[in-house]
This record gives sequence, C-alpha cells and structure tokens, in this order.
Amino acid sequence: MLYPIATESRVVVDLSGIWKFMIDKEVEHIEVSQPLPTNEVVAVPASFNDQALSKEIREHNGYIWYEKEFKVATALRNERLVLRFGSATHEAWVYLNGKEITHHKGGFTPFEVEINDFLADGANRLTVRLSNLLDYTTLPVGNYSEEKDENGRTIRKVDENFDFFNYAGLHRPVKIYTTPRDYIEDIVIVPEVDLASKKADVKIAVKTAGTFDEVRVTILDEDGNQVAQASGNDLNIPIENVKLWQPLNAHLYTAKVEGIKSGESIDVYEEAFGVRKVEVKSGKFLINGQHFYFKGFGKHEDTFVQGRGLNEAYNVLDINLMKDMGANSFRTSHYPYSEEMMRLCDREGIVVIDETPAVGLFHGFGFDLSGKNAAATWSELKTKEAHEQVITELIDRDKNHACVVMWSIANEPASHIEGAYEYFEPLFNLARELDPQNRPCTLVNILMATPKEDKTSDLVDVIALNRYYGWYLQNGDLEAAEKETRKELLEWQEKYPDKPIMYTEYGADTVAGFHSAYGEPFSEEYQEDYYRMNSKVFDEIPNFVGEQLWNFADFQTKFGIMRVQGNKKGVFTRSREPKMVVRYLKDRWTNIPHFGYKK
Ligand code: BDP
Repeated sequence: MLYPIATESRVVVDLSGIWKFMIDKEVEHIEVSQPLPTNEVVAVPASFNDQALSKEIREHNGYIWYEKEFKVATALRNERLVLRFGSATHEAWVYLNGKEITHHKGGFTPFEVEINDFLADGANRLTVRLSNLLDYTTLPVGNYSEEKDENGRTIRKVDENFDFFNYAGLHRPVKIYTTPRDYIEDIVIVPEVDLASKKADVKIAVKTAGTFDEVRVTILDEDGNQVAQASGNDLNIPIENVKLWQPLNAHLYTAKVEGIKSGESIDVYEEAFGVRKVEVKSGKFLINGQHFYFKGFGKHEDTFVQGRGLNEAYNVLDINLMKDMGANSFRTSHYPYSEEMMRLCDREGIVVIDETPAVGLFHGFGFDLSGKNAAATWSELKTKEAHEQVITELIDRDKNHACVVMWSIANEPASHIEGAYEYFEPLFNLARELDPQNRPCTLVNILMATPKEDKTSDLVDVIALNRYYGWYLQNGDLEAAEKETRKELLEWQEKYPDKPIMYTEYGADTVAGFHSAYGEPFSEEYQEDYYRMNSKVFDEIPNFVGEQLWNFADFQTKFGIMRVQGNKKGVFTRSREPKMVVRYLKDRWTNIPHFGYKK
C-alpha cells in the first residue's frame, strides 16, 4: 500500500487536529446519523488515554467514539478521493455522514477507502467507532473478561498479556488524498545488486487501475539527476556504478512513476528505495557482502501525553540519540511502527528488524515467570487468522523499505511448547512467499525456550534471544548470570553452527538517580555492571552478531507488582535523559565497527 504523498497529480489533506470524542458507556444507543452527544475533545494523532485527566477514560476498556467535520474543495471533487488511516487501535468502524464505509481490525497497519460516493456538498461528518478490546483471537493477545454491574451495564476488562500499556485511539495521521480516476495503485521494488561490478538490476512492478497508454519509470539519484528511464509495468532497470544504501550512510534513489495517456502524465507517484543486499550465510548476517554487527535497541512507541501516538519530534530525537551512541539498529518491538518512522529510518540509514504485533502468544503470560500456564497456549489461542493478516499487511506496507533487513514474526511466543512448530511453520512460509525482497525471518525467543526446549529454531534464519540472566534469573548475582549466559550461548552456537545468534532483549530495571556503592539491583551501577557482564560474553561467541538491549527508554506498562510507573529498563528515562550506562554503551559501540566485528 502506497504512503499518501502530494505530487504533480495528487493532493493530501490532513485531518489531524482536534476531534470530538467520547467513551461509550454502553448505556444508550449511539445514533451515527447524528453528531456525537459530547463536548469532549481529543487530539489526533495520539492515544486518547493520557489526554483527559480522567481515570475512567484512561482505563476504559470497550468502545470509543471520534468525530470530525471536514469540507472538500470543489476543485478536488472530480478526483478520486481516498480516506486513509495510518492506524486505528485496535478495531475501527468508519462512518461518513451516517453511513458505514469501512471496517478494519488490527491496530498497527493502515487502511483506506474511497469516499466519493458518500460525500455531501458542504460539511461532511466523519465518525469513527473504535474498540480497544483484545482477546485470544487478536494480536496483541489480551485476557478478556466481562461482567454486568448492578444496573445491567456490561463492564469489560482487558488484562494485557504483554508488558506495555494498552494505549488506543487514532494513533497515526488520518488523511484524505486524491488521485486521478486512472491511477497508480502499488509499486513493488526489488533491487538486486552485483557487489563486485557495482551494477544493480532494479525490478520494478507497477500496478495500475484504469487505463494508461504507457507507464514510465524514471530513476533519480539523491541530487535529482536522472539515472535511468524505462517504460512498462514490469521492468528490470539496470543501474551502473550504483551507490549503495549502507547502515548510517544511506543513499536513496527515487523511482518516479508516471501513468501516461495521450502523451500527458496523468498520475505521478514517487517511491524512494535503497540498493542493498541482505544475506544470512555461515552463521553471519551480511549487509552488502560484509559481516554486519547489530548495535541498538528494542523500543516502544511511547511518550508522555501522546502515548503510542505518532510523535515525530521524539522519533527524530531517538534516532539522534542512537547515532550519538554509535548504535545502528532497532527492532520495532512489539508491533509495526508508524510509516513516518520507517521512512525516517530509510533516510537516516538505521537498520530495522520489523516486527508484527504478535506478542502475548503465551497462555497466562504474567509477571510470574514460572510459565506454568504455557502448556495450554497452542490449544487455547485462536490467533492464526489475525497472524496471517498482520504478516500480509505488514509486508505489503513495508516491502520497499531499505531499512528493513529482517521480519520478526512474533515476540516471545511459547515456542518451547508442543504445537509451536505446527503453528509457526505456515506463518514463516507465508512471510517468505509474500516478501518480494526475500528478507530473513526470525522469531524472538523467550527465556524458557532454551536450545533443548525450543521447537521453532529450525524455522528461523537468525536466532534472536531475549535473555534476562542477572535480572529475572540470578538477580543481583552477576557471576552466576555470566556462567548461565555463556553456557546457553555456547549451546546455541554448537547446535546451529550456521545460524547467526543475537540478543534482541536483555536489560535490568533501573531507577534513574538511584545509586548503590554495592551495585544493588535497580541502581544505575547495577545496570552498567549487567551490561558489562553481557558484553564480555558476547565477545566470546563467534556467531554472535548483535546486541539490541531492552529498552531504549523507560515506558508505560499495565499495572503489576513488578512495575513502578512502568518498565524501568530504559537506558534513557521516558523523557530521554540518559542513565549512567549510556556512557559505557557509547564507548563500547563507537569502538565496534558496523562491519567486520565478528570475523
Ligand atoms: C520480555 C518482553 C518485553 C518486556 C520485557 C521485560 O518481550 O515486552 O517488557 O521482557 O520484562 O518478556 O522487561
């Protein structure tokens, strides 16, 4: 699905701003042909939760209503008009002037609908009913329950089966964009490069709707110079002396696609792309033929007030903080991030592991680490359909991004439980079939899924581990933790000598400003000692190709006795002040090259 941009043939109207808002108490029927009976307002894009200063709103589980009035300029009325949501969390029913025009389930991917037939002259009323409910059929997975109160009203409850606050709302921009009636619908770009001769063959497939005499593709370099031009819907365009997209040194080409009729350019779209080669070979992760070492983070889309809503200033700041530390990558834990962030990573050369919202695939996941309920996971959860949908939508959205080097099919599923292989095998096949660029695929492994217990490692291209030796296990005893870390990593190395191994999470909760002469857990000293211990072991393991720590910044979670105002494993606070450990990590990472660290 193309991102909405303004071009010579397209106009974008942003509906961001202040919308009418109300939570649905389910006491009276809401008549969508009428304006919403509320005077409350909410800002879009953002989570609604932290805007209202109301516990009832913040913790509401159920349905939520949004409404916005807009007008469309007469000059645009003959164009094809498309209403597009960057995301709506987690399920949306969309009404225009009282008529349902679309519905979408899944809170982290875009969807769109043509609105010409539903527009009124003058003011239009856009009403959105959202649900923030999660259960055993959704991704993420929620523990859902409901009961009736004394007045017969349904009280719904979602206990997150994961460790982040269930923020919801219109998290990403809502836009109307125009196209001509004959238009470019999709573009698939697959750059194949011969590194030795510096020659690329860029396969470009253009899907159009309506009729054109010609589809013309012009490749421009970063300075806007024409590099190549060809005509057709299925092209293979050679580029000589190609400039590669490299981590932190990104070169982006632009494919300018024109739909032409009677010699006139009717529709124009511009898609940026990078030329780079990603491979997994002999226990190493290669970008452009060189052994890449991942340095970076698991993150969240999580900021004060906006919650999980798009916050572009924070996105820019976060990438600048990463670069300053010598980091080169992050994982979109635990859901697809905004398209704006993906475009920024393309531009900035940040390497991304792109994750689906498949988190909580672990029956009874909680702060009790016994995992005693996990056995029921693959019989109790009914997420197969949602999982196929999110893989399909994610790959469709992000297929052309140079920054994406690997898909993460899930985070911490109960992959040590019988049934996991059978659940995941078709999903890995699906992802591999759908990705035109054939990127590696992984699944992020939970601590119980040791080399002996895990059932899914044969499916993954890279062994991606979340490990908490020294935190959830051997807390406060880094000597014992070091032994366990080494023991397990050596076991993986021995069992899968051809697969690269990386950590996609490791961390210790740390209260900013808490110091301890004894390096006690929760102190800034402990966090640093913990990372130093891990680094030492990583450097001993030949196939260890990357360290993405948990977490970039402190973040909001569900309530629980293990969380004080959220998860404190950030190396930055939620407002991005560095904890002490940042100096150590900066020193380590600026001394580790992006390439060739592990020979
Ligand atoms: C892992 C999860 C992550 C949590 C983290 C933690 O993947 O979402 O926040 O551990 O406990 O279980 O801090």
